[in-house]
Amino acid sequence: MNAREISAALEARRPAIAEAVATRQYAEHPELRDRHGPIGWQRTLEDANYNLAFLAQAIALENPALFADYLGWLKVVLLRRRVRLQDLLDHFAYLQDGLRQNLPADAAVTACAYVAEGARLLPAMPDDLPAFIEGNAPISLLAHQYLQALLRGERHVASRLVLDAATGGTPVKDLYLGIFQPCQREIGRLWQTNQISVAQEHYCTAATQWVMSQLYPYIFAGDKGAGRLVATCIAAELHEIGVRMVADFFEMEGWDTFYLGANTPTDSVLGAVAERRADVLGISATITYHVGEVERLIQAVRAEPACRDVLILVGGYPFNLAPDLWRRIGADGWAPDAQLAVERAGELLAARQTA
Ligand code: B12
Repeated sequence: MNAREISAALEARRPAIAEAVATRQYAEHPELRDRHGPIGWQRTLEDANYNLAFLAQAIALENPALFADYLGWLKVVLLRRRVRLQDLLDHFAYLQDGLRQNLPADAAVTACAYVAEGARLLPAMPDDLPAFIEGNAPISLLAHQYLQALLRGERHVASRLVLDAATGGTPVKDLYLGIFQPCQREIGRLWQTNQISVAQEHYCTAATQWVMSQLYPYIFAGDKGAGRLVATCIAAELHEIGVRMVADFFEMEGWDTFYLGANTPTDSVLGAVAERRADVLGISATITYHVGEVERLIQAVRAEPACRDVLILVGGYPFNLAPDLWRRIGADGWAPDAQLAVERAGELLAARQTA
């Protein structure tokens, strides 16, 4: 079986393996019921499903580092929520047994190798994360104040800090990459390390989207002759701020942009690319197991005659983690942030015009 077939076989057996793992973990460790309460088994089942989804994607992409990165993330999440490292190691031992019992022998060998390598690395992985806002540069101090205001629930104060900086001459791009981006990542770190609630994360994110909108008089001001962009998240992907920033940077550089936001169905993306006669399609994914969906969207765009000429850029967390991934899934390019995305698009268009 090749990597994609192994991944598909694993996906097909995912619910059965997840259930077997959760049931075994609770049968062999009844004390987990006391520690995590009646919801514990259900959470373990959800976690097992999630772990297998990441595993299947890493196998399809033949990239063990993607799975190891996920385990590093999971370790921090769970250790901060009263799960012990040993519980996690037991879980991955049961997972390997589940894979052996449910997959053809050669597929199980490959899948178990990913899990075993991850479990080997797990104990040495950090159990905390460094902060995303650091240093004494004026923009970092402003980012710190902005975040503190949001965490106090004072979005009007946060908004005023940013709008005053904009009227005082701080470029909007600096506000985006120096305040919104690190603050969003720091909010993620605070949630991951169990220091803030989901409600606080939602509040901060919604407030930042509101503040970004207030900067639009600065963004939609200039001429639009540089090119046409359609920017979107793939279906099921809810993280939309990154690709919104990308669209706004293109807009600031004189592009005509059409931003579709989160969770856009494939047919709608194809329609938008054709109707807008887009030069560039920007596709974003944050969750690593959505990379397969990005690949399917790229294949659909390539197969649609009305979209034949569009250049495809991809970006988001998994692409930042594995900078060669874009090539493997058939994109034309990739960029790690909004500024470099505009520059890359410009290079690709220029190369096409001279070709
Ligand atoms: C806000 C948020 C959410 C919100 C999103 C709301 C919204 N309207 O966008 C909600 C609550 C929906 C959410 C849900 C989930 N989230 Co969330 N979320 C975040 C958070 C805190 C901020 C995201 C963000 O705005 N980042 C800031 C932007 C600016 O950064 P960026 O996306 O990387 O974008 C830049 C570049 O990557 C690049 N780029 C991005 N797209 C593109 C596209 C192109 C074409 C190019 C060229 C470049 C490019 O340019 C951008 C600008 O410079 C992150 C933390 C983080 N580290 O990002 C977690 C985070 C991404 N979420 C996480 C998780 C686990 C989830 C959930 C699975 C939680 C759950 N159990 O339900 C779900 C999954 C939902 C889904 N199906 O998509 C984890 C992911 C961990 C991992 N290893 O995969 C993170 C990292 C949190 C954490 N630290 O644990 N989340």
